Amino acid sequence: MNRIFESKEEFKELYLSSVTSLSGKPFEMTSDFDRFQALVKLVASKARSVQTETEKRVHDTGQKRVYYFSIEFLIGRLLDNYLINFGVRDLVAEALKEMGSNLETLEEYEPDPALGNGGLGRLAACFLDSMAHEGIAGYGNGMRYRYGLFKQEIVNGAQHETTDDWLVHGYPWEVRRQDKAVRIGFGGHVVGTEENGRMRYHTEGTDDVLAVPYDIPVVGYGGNTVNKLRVWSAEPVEEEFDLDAFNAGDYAKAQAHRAEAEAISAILYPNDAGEHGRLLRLKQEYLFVAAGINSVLDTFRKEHGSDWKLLPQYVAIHTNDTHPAMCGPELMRVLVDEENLEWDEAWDITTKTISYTNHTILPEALEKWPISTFSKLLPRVYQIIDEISRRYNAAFDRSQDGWQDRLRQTAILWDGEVRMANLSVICSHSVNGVAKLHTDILERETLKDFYALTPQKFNNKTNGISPRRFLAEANPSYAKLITEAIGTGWLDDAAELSKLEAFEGDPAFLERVGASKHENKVRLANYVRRECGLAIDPNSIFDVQVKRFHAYKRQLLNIFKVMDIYNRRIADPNFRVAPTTFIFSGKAASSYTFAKETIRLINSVANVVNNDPRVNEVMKVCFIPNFRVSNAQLIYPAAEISEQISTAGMEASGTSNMKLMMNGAITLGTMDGANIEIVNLAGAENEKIFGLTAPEVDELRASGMHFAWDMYNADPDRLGRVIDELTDDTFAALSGNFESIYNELMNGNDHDLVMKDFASYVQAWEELTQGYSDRMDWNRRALHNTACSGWFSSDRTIREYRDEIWGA
Ligand code: H2P
Repeated sequence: MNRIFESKEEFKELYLSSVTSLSGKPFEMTSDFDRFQALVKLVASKARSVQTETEKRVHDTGQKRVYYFSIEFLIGRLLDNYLINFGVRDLVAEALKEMGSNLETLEEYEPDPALGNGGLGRLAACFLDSMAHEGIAGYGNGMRYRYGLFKQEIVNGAQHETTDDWLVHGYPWEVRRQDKAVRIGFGGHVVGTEENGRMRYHTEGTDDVLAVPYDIPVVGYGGNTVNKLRVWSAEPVEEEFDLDAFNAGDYAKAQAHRAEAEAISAILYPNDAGEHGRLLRLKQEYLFVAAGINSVLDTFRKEHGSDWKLLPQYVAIHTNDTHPAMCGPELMRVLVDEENLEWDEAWDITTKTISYTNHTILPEALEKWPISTFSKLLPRVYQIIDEISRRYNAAFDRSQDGWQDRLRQTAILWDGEVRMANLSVICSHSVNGVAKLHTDILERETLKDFYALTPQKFNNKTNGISPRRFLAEANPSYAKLITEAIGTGWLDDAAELSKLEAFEGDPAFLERVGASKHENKVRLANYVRRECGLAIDPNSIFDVQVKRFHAYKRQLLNIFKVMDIYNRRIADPNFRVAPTTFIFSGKAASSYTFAKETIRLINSVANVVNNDPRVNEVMKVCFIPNFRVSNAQLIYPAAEISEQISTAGMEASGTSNMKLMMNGAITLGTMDGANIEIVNLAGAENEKIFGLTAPEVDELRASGMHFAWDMYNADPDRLGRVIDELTDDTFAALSGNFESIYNELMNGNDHDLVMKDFASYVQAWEELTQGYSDRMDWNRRALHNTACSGWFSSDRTIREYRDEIWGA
């Protein structure tokens, strides 16, 4: 362990000087905010010294550099994490206490940057953590959004979005690197000139903006490697402040030029319902790709000059989903237009350097752009894509039956659109899915034509999570217990968690597992009281579903279960229910009506259930607003049931399933995504599986059978009742009833099979919760889940990427 402070005394001395020199006040007169800032500055400067050593090591040994391009990085708060990774958390906490401060209080001042949306962005952050832990020279490349995704408030039960001004107090971890800014051109027209018998192209008349990088240190556990995350901010190239307009009182016009440029990095996922939003999104994608490629090549040039054929040996560029799909054409553009390489050579280099991860099979998430928009905004990049496409089509093997269909399926340009997923596959030497089932589905269905052409490109990399972030940091009481039992080795190698199996028969230990869970439930209950003004009982079962809202994730199925249990309890006060708190959290995309209506339904049910004394002994419903990494870290450790109930075949992997498992929750889920791997590792008897399987879902959908009304009619007392309650006034008091959900189900024929899985789901829940009264056995299953969760460490995932994709 490379500790940044040898002793409390050393820390105190450095810290005191950091606080006073930053605030200009004697320590006693400084505020908690001053103290927080100074602490981060101190840790960040220590991190940067290690970064310098890392950089030297990478340079001297000629280590391959891996660049992870992602439009999202959901990094969460860093301070506590970095103190743990540098092995000084306890030392710092004690020293601060002796100085009359409190680490946890200071940590509350750190913003939680919402530079991401869900699993995809958090995965990218866990990967940075693991790359640094594994000693890989791995760098994140993304966007620095001025505002986070959005702040979610619940008003009359409904989601209300407000601006998340996360930078308002500044961000002490970042360093602005104006000297590394890159000029990015949009629009204009392509000009070709002949040079030594060969055409060379450049673009004239572009509208330029400046991409300015901000670097954030990434500290690996053990303290030996510090990498960096580089995020780009869009700004005007030159200040064109319109003084005349200003003096005439038109302040908006005076600043219009700046505002236009800054809009590109203002928010993540601008509402793409309209043309403006779509254009902005495309600009974002090009900006972080082009600026990123520029800085990758800059570093390469410094180390290896213009020996471009060495690029794949020293550099790997990984594209996280389709948002960075322009990496291929942009790299081609630089190599061909600027570095004057022949097309074939450039293409060979490009495809050996780039790799691609697919994260979803949802057709709406596989990006497509109208050629008209694309070619106007990025004329030269478009030409290159057109040329890649022309050569792909020309070289296509036409000797096999059905080649026309295969070519149509794999084409980059089709029907007036640029298909980014196909572009990503064609530009990459490796294509992976994120769980076994997902990769199978990619090979068999979504990308089956590519798989038939180039099976060697395809591979699976089941997702993972950081055990430092989601166990050590999020769950200190459990982490302490684990360390007492098996030592600290699990922080380095989470496979060591399997040593906990030896304690599964130890009643005293299981008692302590339960006590730690209880402590975490009390901690969450306190948070819920503060944030929602709701009292929840830490002695009830904490049943948790936390994730982005989406129809296929089926939060609707979960709340149907709650409605059903409520109805049955009201009808029959002797109906036995294990006392449970149903906890939900997550955001819905601002233009996604169905998801927002589901949130409103959950809150409307909560409003009724929580105020009904007839059921309050046994149930409460709790929607925790504004789900983000920081409150997720309070929720996972308190969970006892992990709801992973997506329609089978739809959830690529899921990662909250892994976080909850590691924290000792039992999975109540479908055979989907990584749930399947959870069951394989921990045994079906330690989880609770229900519902249709992926092949059954396929079959049912393919049959085109209409079943919604039959199901409704067949079960009037329970399912039928729940459906009726969408449109009567049972849950309508807060802000009306739920016609649109009703229509979606009954007239849309239950696309996500909520009604189909309802009965088996509620039954599974009842069976599972009946087991809660045997607390010893429950705790044993919880511990068993933790013991089997080590394989889901993102360290394991990253080692697989390193060995099988990046060759780093
Ligand atoms: C997505 C997938 C998840 C997957 C995650 C990371 C896009 O995340 O849907 O199944 O685990 O990527 O690979 P999410 O739905 O959480 O936004």
